[in-house]
Amino acid sequence: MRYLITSALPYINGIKHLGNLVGSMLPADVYARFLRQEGETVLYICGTDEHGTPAELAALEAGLEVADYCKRQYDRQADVYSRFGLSFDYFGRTSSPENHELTQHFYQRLDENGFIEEREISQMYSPEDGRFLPDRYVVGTCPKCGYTAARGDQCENCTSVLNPTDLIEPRSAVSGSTQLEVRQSKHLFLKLNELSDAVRRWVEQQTNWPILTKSIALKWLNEGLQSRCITRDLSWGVPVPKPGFETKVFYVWFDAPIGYLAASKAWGQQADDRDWLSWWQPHDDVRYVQFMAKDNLPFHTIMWPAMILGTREPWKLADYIKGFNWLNYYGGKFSTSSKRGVFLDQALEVLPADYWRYTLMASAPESSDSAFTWEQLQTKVNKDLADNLGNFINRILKFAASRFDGKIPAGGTPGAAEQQLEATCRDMVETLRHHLHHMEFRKAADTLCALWTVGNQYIDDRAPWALFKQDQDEAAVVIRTCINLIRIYAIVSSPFIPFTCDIICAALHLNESERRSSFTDVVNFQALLPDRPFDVPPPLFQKLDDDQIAELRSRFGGA
Ligand code: B3M
Ligand code: ZN
Repeated sequence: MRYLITSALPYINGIKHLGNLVGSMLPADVYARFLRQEGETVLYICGTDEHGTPAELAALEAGLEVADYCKRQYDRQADVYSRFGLSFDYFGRTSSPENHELTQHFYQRLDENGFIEEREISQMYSPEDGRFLPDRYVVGTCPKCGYTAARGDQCENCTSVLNPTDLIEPRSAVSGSTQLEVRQSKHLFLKLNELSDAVRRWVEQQTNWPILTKSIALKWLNEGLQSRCITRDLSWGVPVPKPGFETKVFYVWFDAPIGYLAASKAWGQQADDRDWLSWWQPHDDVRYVQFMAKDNLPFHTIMWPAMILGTREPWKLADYIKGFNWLNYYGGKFSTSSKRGVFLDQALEVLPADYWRYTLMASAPESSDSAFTWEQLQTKVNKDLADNLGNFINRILKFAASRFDGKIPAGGTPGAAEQQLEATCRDMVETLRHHLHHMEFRKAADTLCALWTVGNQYIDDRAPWALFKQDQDEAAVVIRTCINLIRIYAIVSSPFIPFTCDIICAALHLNESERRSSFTDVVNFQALLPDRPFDVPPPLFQKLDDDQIAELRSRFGGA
């Protein structure tokens, strides 16, 4: 089996927040790192979603050409993700030539197979701006709730999905002009209704999907699928290869999922020995897992599979879709548009990536919405990371360095306590492996933390510092056991806290091949033998005190 992993493509308009990270990219990265550690072949793909009106409007606000704006934002996002340790095999862009080409190909296949229809529809036109105003280019009063800053595609206040022509007192988001008129414009529609049975058959075959994913898919299917407009009167996007459509582009949600293929293709083009298409078709030996937040589930369970099925080409459909609920922030939502919560660049200014990675995964919104609070971050960092893991490693290695000359001590014979420890570790690592395989991230994080506790219990029990004064050989057994346990920690914790694990591995002088152990083989207390040198790393985690937490809370508006 090979594993193809994608995270929903983050939208280009600005740095994402912690909620975006925990709902798609971070769990996908933990999963990808775990599988690579298991020795599996993995292709982990992501990229920026760059078309659509929000990008154009953000560029306008920034005073930049859209293409320049997107390039700049792409670089910023790629940089922040690499600093979070997200190990994409390729981080692409939906504005790439590969995506243009594949999007037009998809359209052509869908058209040949009779799934595209042309319709004339009413669109807002602004004579003052000299252009049509699709989606968010129009703002006005929501007809459902009266909110006065509702956008043409959706009301942020009551979440109703809208058409620009639904708005009361509409005005242009570009110029503010209220002299808008309704003009007729030709558009292309994807006949989702005709693909509904094929999508339903596919959804019903999925017996192992999470409840959240399947229930959202079935809800949409049961409500009945309508034809969906896949073109827009815009210039930024993938051109529509059809006479009479020269001034239009495809709708952002049409080309965005094709971005997964396009990024894979771009990855393939980086080296001769990479056959990107073998990941997508034919693909019997590929298991494809998608990660996303719940608002993206309808597109990935209905629209994108409908597009694939409609091409009648053997593109790979998802085998498993891991959907996430919302991560809340002090009783409200993280929100990009209202700048509420913690954005990823700010997050790294205040704490290292691993603090975030572990804390977020330990409270991932898997079975319901969950909350991020600074207080809970403090507990996770201080108790789990600093006390449980970091302190254990530093105490052991410091003691070993001073009493045993910076080398793993020889002497003594492991006894019942060591056998017990080994059996416990074997069980727990197997549990951890199971949870990671099933993408149960909270359970995995809890198990990992419990495994860190086992080391502390063992030294509480064996008290090597006292033992050293009575029986150096016995103390040597305990220290040797602990250093081997640290090796196990460094390997099995690496999907969650890769930066720290790199430091631990370097301290233990583990070379590449020694680091390559699978979870099934990792529990081996003879892996590091006597006389092997090691270093004492600096303290791995800094505790957060109450003042710091209060400061962070006030700085980031956690009321
Ligand atoms: N860009 C997610 C969003 O911005 C959207 C995902 C596309 S995945 C193909 O909410
Ligand atoms: Zn509303």
